[in-house]
Amino acid sequence: MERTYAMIKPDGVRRGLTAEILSRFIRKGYRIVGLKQMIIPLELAQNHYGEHKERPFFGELVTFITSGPVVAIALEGNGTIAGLRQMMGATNPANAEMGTFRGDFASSIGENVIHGSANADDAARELGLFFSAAELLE
Ligand code: D4T
Repeated sequence: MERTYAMIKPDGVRRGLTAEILSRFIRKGYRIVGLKQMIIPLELAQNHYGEHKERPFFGELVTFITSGPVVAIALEGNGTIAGLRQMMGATNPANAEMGTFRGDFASSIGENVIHGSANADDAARELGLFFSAAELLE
């Protein structure tokens, strides 16, 4: 069993994709062990995207991710870290396979519907940033 962090970005929430995305996780057999809708405080957004702080798109990234509610999701199941990345598709929706969230629902690299932890270290770090222990199911 493995846990990972997924987040429906503000464009995904605005466009009414929350139920569709949660439904795909459930149909895939993943267990939702944490779930909340929130507006990300600026400091948390800067921390979450800390690895990108020297990149030219950092400011836009933070502005976008704090521009409206996101849905923070803790997923549990077999191979959820790699499985979530597969379900998301490539970062640039132009390269994302149909059948993935980004392939089906996104058309811009800046607004690409969903975030998912890249690896086990990021999953642990991001779950800790967005959820307290009390907010996660056993
Ligand atoms: P996230 O982190 O949102 O799950 O996306 P990825 O893991 O697939 O991609 P990433 O970390 O390389 O990029 C983080 C975030 O920055 C946006 N972005 C990225 C952007 O606006 N312009 C760019 O050139 C790149 C590379 C999209 C996702």
